[in-house]
Formats: sequence, structure tokens, C-alpha cells
Amino acid sequence: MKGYVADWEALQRTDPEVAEAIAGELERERTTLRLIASENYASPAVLAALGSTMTNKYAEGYPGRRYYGGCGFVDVTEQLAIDRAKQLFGADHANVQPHAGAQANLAVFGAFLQPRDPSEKVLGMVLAHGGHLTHGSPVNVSGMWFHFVGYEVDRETERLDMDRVRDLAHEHRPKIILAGYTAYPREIDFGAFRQIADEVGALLWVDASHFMGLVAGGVYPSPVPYADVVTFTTHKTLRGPRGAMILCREEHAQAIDKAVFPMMQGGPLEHCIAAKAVCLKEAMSEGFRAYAERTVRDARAIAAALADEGLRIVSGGTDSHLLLADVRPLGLDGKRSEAVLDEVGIALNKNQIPYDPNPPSTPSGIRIGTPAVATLGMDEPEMREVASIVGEVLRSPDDAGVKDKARARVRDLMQRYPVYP
Ligand code: DSN
Repeated sequence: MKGYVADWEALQRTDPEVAEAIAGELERERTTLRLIASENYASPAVLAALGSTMTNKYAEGYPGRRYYGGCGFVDVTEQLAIDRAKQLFGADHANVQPHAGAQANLAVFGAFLQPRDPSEKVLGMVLAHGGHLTHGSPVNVSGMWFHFVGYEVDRETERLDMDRVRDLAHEHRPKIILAGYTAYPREIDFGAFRQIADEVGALLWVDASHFMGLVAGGVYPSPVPYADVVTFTTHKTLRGPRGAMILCREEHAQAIDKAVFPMMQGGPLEHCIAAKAVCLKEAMSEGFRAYAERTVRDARAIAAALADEGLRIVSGGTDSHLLLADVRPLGLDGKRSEAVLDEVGIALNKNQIPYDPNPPSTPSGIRIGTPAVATLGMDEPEMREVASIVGEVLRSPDDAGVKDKARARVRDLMQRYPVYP
């Protein structure tokens, strides 16, 4: 049999405009230092599964119980993804169909809450301290239809204050307590969250999107033994295709499956699910473990080196793949820092810091993540080099000569660690 996955020549012939943009994106990825904490590089094997003919198949339902015929092969790949997710994370049940993190989170609301019922509260982190759009933002269905109460990090330590979480839980008696964030660099004490949830009879939901790859690699605590339900995207530290999964305890399996399909989604993206199976196999390898270790080592190294460059590191460091840096000591804000670093080929994002006096459009901080550079193999010496480039540029944001030199140093680094060679 001739294998058939993505055919680059066919795309160039059929639609040169789209082909040119895709080639442009590849070139951008090859020449830009990727420090966006939520981004990574999917492997060629993952990309091959994504570009396969499984995109053609309708398969509403679940393996062995579909609403369409001809599902034998997509049943194989979806069951592999389910089995591997359960094995890798030690979970009772896995649903691998959510199209994205927002849909996975929506399924949790669908499984456990009634919309617009103020008696059913969710206790989650306030957005400005590292929560997520889908954790109760007023412009998202989570905040429009569901009743959130927010906890914050401690003002001094900039870390979770579990006594405060406990007080709020006892005061508001939430139906769900939510942990897991987009800009919190430290370890989360899932055991403490479990204990508080049990004290008030709440479910514990962990959105592990950012760090689930670190859990797979054994370098970050697993929420699975503690949480009722764990949602996560598959394209961040886990390094798979764009998409998401849900793990849960057996007692919630039926509610979660029904909430994903037919409540929130229709036909599953079986090409993505095949790619999820591939990424889970990759995540079981020794090489993945080494990548996960390097990711955290890199984050610690760049945090320490950026502190030496004069930036203030929120909470004083990191235990994960990301850090938040306050750029005000250099006389800048996060927006300007993001823009000037983009000019020299470094991609990261502006971010609010806890208790930020500045608005989200011009926040005081930047967020830096190391999964992508760790995938390329960069280690502590390269992180010190990157920090020195960042420091030089941010200290002289209007100096064209400094920026030219920085651009050349970034180019050199990217040549030494090629993307999709
Ligand atoms: N937007 C993602 C992030 O950058 O953290 C989360 O969905």
C-alpha cells in the first residue's frame, strides 16, 4: 500500500497563495526564537497524522458505538489515544475528542452545572493573576452563564495562598473548585486543593493545559490522583496537535462523554485524534522525559539570567516551563517589550503581573516559556545567551545598532538549533 499523508506539491499546484503563506509560516518559525509559553513544535509524525485522510471520516459517537459505518480504522486510532492517555496519566477514563481547550472546558460546565444558576458557583483564579478566558471571563460563556468567585495569589509572595482559597471555599460553598492557570510559574499543591474541595463537598477540576506535558515527563506534580476531572490541550508542553482531552474519575465518565458528544460537539476530528495518539506515544519515550527536564531547567536558567539583566521575576523564579518578568525596572511596559523583541526575532507575549497597576493592553510584564526552545535542544548556556540578548535590547530599545546585533545573534542561535531541519 502506498501511504498517503500531506502532499506539498499538490498544494503548491492547487493553491499557490495558501502554499506561499504556509511556506512563509515555516520560514518564520525557522528564523524566530519561540518563547511563547503555550507554543511548541509538533513532530513530523504528528504532522503526518494530521495531514492524513482521516479528516474525511464522520464518526459521531465513540469507538465501537458510532452513528456511521466504516469507522473500523478511526476506532483503532481513537482507542489507541484513549488507552495511551489512561496509561500515561494513570486515569480511570479519557475522552480524546474535544476540538480545543475551550470546548473541553465547556464540556465540564455541561457535565456538572446548570447555566444561570447562582447557587452553583465555581471557585477559580481571577484572570489577572493567571486564570484563563474560559475560567469565568465576562466575555466568555463561562462568565456569562456560570457564576465564578475568584481567588488571587498572595501579594507578597505572588504564590497561591491556600488559606485564602479555603476561606473563600467555606464562604461561598462552590460546586466546583478550579485550579490550573496560564501564567502561574510555580507548582500547584493539588493535595491541598483536594482537601479543601472535600471540606466543602465540591468537585475538583484542574485545567492542566499548560503543564500536562511536564506531568507526562515526570517533572511536575500530576493532578490526576486528586482531581475529579482534568482538562488539557494537547499542543502546548505535550507537543501534539492542536486539540484537547479530558481525564476523569470513572464515576464521571458517562457525564463527561455525553457533555462532549452530543452536548457540545458533533463529529470528532479523527485526523487530530490520530495525531493525539501519536503524541501520547512520543510522550512515553525517554527522549520526551529528557525534553521535559530540559524545559524546566531552561526556564529556571533564563529566569535567573533575566534577573541578572535587571528584570524582576514574579514570585522570584519558576518550577515549570514558564516565568513572568516585570519589565518596569528597565523603564518599559510589556507591550513595548513584546514589540521591540519581535523586531529582533524573539517571539513572546506581554502579560499582566499579579496586582498589576497597568491595564491588560499595556501590562507591566512579559511571559516567557521554554517548551519550544527545549524541543530544539537548547539548554542552560543558550538560555543565558537569550537572556543577554533580551537584556541588551530592552535596555536600549531605540538603538538600531543594538537591535542589528541582537538580530544577528538570534539568527545564529536558530542556525545552530534548526527548526524542522
Ligand atoms: N492562549 C493560551 C495561552 O497562551 O496561554 C491559553 O489558551
